[in-house]
Amino acid sequence: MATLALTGTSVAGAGSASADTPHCPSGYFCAFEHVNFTGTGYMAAGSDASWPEYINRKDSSWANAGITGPGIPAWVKVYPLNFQLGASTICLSPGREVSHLSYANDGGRSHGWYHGC
Ligand SMILES: [Ca+2]
Repeated sequence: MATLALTGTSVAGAGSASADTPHCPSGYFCAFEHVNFTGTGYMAAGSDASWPEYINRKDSSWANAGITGPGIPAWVKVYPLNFQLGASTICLSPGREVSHLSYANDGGRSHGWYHGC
């Protein structure tokens, strides 16, 4: 009996591409409480104007597994204030992971998806 194996990869539109990063599933931005993608993890497919308490100003490593394609905002910027305000602490291109960054450490409160850094 033939069965179709579903890998969990979402079906995206023509011309788009998505890829898991080692620490984040396809289509998501992920942030972690500690460096090297450890501690409590946070993940979001969309933007978030106010991070939950468990990651708010606790982010110490980041991964962007956003979907790329024409017209799709695939870059993630993290901000030190709610509602994507202030100068972004870190900007991740699609597919990029950052295991630590002293400037951005424990500095995020919100993030959004954009067409570039
Ligand atoms: Ca931290």
